[in-house]
Amino acid sequence: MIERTLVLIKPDGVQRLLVGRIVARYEERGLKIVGLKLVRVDRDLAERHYAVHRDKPFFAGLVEFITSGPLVALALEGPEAVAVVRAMNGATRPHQADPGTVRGDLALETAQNLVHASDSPETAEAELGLWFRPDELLSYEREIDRWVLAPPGS
Ligand code: 3AN
Repeated sequence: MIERTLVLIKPDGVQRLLVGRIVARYEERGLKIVGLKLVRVDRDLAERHYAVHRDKPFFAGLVEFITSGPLVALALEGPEAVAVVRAMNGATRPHQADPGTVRGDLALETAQNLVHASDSPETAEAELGLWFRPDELLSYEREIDRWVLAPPGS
């Protein structure tokens, strides 16, 4: 099933000059970039994005962190994109993240864990709506799709 998912390369990723390398991982996997922008998040969007964590002790710190500098919002499309991207990012706590994942290779702390990705197709739809206007998400063909994707209907 072709899905779309939201990735945030959080302010630590931008400050550590890792944007290009993290985006390249998703591109090399074959995922299609259908939306991409640098955003300075305000408190209102940050709180809506992390609304499910509102009652957690780390909520205030989470909002503080994600609003502390520009971040990159990325919309990716591909087969089972939600699960593929979650697996590529690795476990939330970097000491549990497998080597080969973004967090397992590049992060050490739970708060400074570089990336966010939607955790279900339903969440992805809601989060994409939060971060992108409909006209900022593009549909287009790539020449390489015939080498990356199974033919339609197969
Ligand atoms: P994930 O981003 O892997 O889906 P969630 O949704 O459980 O993880 O947590 C959202 C974000 O909250 C994490 N990416 C992390 O930055 C932060 N976070 C989660 N647990 C903690 C914690 N115990 N202390 C500080 N920050 C946390």
